[in-house]
Amino acid sequence: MRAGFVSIFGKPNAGKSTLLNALLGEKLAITSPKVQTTRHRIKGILTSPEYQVIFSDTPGVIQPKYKLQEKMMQAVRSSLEDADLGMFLFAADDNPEEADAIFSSLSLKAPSIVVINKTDAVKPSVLTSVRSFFEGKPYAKEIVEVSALHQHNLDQLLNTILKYLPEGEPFFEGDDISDLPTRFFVAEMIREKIFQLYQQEIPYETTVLVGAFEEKTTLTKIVADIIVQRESQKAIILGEGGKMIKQVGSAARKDIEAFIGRKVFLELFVKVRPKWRDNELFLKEYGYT
Ligand SMILES: Nc1nc2c(ncn2[C@@H]2O[C@H](COP(=O)(O)OP(=O)(O)OP(=O)(O)O)[C@@H](O)[C@H]2O)c(=O)[nH]1
Ligand SMILES: [Mg+2]
Repeated sequence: MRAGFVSIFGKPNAGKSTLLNALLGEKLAITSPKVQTTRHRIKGILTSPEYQVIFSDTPGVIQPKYKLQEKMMQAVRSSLEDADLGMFLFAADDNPEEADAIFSSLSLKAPSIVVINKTDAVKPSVLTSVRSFFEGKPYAKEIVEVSALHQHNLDQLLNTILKYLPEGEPFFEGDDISDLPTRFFVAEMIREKIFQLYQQEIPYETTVLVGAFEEKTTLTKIVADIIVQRESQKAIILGEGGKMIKQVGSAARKDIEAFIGRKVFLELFVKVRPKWRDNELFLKEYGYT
């Protein structure tokens, strides 16, 4: 039996969360075309009779400008510390020099491999030059090319990962898929809709806090607060006559129903908390520890 921790690192938008979901065959981590979608370390557990891999999705590596971003980079550091293997994810259509600077700066102690993602998005000649750029880099024990979106070459990636896993007993029960509570995933599914439906600073100045979570006989009743920084943002979240928040609610409800396998009644409120992203107490209350 092999068991160990494998962390996914990379720039924002490299496809880390898409890859986590593809490897698990389940949508655990939210994704969006916008950068800095992920704010937490999200563990996803893949168990078979021969192995248990505890994957960690992490926020994209950035220079933090406010406290929330500092917390995000703490999530990256915690994933660096206990990794048995690092997966340095690079989007094939991105700038390899910039990624190289980030991968080198992480000073991961465990071995690591470079995973070139989004192979579907570039010409073969680009792939060849990207691969030769990373060949021989000290952090590139191996180089694997995948498309997380099209679930291409994931078997080869998994086989490569397994070579680096230590022998040992599983850390989690066989049917556990994550160590995070359902509430966390519910809040994330609502946050994903905000990333998908609103533009500019709105997704970045917003978070979601799940309050009441009651399992009734025929459905689950969930109440959640959408937290924004300014009064004007509250109006944008609501939209004319509440049109926008209705869209958020109905899209999120569908995802939550699929996730928990029950009918859901979802009630959303919008609250203004000035500068919550720089306030330790608010950050703690909203789960950024
Ligand atoms: N064409 C293509 N797009 C992809 C692939 N993998 C991910 N994407 C897209 O890239 C965008 C970013 O994906 P995410 O998985 O959210 O990226 P991330 O690295 O988790 O981003 P952060 O959480 O912001 O750090 C989304 O629009 C994905 O659909 C891929 O293999 N090919
Ligand atoms: Mg992500």
